[in-house]
Amino acid sequence: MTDPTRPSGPRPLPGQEGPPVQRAALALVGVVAVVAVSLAAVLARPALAQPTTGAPASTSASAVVATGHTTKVSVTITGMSFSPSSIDVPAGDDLQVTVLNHGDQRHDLVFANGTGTDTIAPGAQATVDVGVVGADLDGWCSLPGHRQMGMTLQVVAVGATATSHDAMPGHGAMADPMPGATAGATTVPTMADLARTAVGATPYPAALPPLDAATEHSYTFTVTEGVQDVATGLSRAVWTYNGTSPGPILHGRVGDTFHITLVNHGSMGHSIDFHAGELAPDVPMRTIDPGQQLDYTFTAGRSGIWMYHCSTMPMSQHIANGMFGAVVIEPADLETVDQQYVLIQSEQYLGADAQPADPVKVAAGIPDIVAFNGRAFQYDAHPLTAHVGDRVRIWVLDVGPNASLSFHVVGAQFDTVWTEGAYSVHRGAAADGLSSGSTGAQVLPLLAAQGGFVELVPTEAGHYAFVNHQMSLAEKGAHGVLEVTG
Ligand SMILES: [Cu+2]
Repeated sequence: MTDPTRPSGPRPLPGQEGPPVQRAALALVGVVAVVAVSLAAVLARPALAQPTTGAPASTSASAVVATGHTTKVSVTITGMSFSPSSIDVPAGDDLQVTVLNHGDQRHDLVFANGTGTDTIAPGAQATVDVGVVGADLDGWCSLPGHRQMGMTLQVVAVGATATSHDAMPGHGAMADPMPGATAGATTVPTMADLARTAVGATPYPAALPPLDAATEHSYTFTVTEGVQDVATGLSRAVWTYNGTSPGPILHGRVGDTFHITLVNHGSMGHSIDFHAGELAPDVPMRTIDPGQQLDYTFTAGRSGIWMYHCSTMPMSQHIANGMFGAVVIEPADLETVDQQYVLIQSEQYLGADAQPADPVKVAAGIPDIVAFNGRAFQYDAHPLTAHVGDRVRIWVLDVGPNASLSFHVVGAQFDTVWTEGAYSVHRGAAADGLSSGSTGAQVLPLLAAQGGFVELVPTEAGHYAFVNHQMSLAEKGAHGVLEVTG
């Protein structure tokens, strides 16, 4: 088993570790290199700046006389909460908290005075010596997004003086500088800065991997956590399947079976949910601990461009940090075309440098960056290509976690639009059977987790921008260029 803290370079491509029936997936070769993932920066405790082991600190202990007595409390984690969520401690007592993790993923408990447990595996427990309690004290789980999901714990110092700093009414999580919380980036990069960074980055390969004759496909999806450069002097944590965000694009036909081995080389619990299959989620979509793996087999019964994503709570955080991808299952008798591309829109909510997404920004739903295939403006720097007269099919998926997509190509009209199981326009004819004459569409509208494809035939050479026509989102990076030559 590879030690996740000692990365050894690019991860195996999907299919490389599977049996011979797998697709060679040569088109994925470039995928490994595209996101500048520095695997050396595995973030075991990404949101916690202070060490939490070692000598306990006191909580305004100078304000009270130590009693020499120790209060011992057990706290149980279920779901995304601590029970009890409030602990009364006589002021001056030493406090020891034993945390029993009855949840389905790793958690910890840290306090505002810098003490805390290491991460605790499901079914395990840990004890933290909080020190002498002289004032009220906030505690929380420091895993990304967990505090905002409700994993908070309040220590109440009974008998503490009312003038104590930490005991002032209203002086709690909202007013504190929130040590251990993920601070937002102080400066959101400009369009120019994002575009400049995209020039120096290797683009995610947008070409749809070719279809082959196999009906059984085997892939290994290895989860790792790393860092991606975003702009000058700013990077973000990315959590990935096989080292890139998006993860690998899979391609098959209706009736194909996919055998996925999910391996968790991250520092926290992760999972995967393939929308392309129908099955009871309980077992295959379960969260697995670091070092564990699971088998997930599904048969693609229906055509579409289907999202896959990590479904470990909070899902908004795991998706915003990069854990998503697409499975393209072609409709029967889909016409061949000259070019096929895949564009996956996602949002980024920047935390502090090299940190995961800021959970407060994620909850507010206003992204700092919106990207096609994981990096803002990358196809402005490295355009997609076609020739005059080519029929170009663009598969589009919106993985969110929140925003919608009004997909438009400047200068083009779509003579074919297929979304969520149906054509609305097919080769210039309306699919409703009522509209007569030639028609078409200007956008493919998608809510989070919806997908489809459009086709266009550029008649002149030039630079056709493709955008999210919700223009504020295009200006945050959901923008690229199709370069058409004669
Ligand atoms: Cu995850």
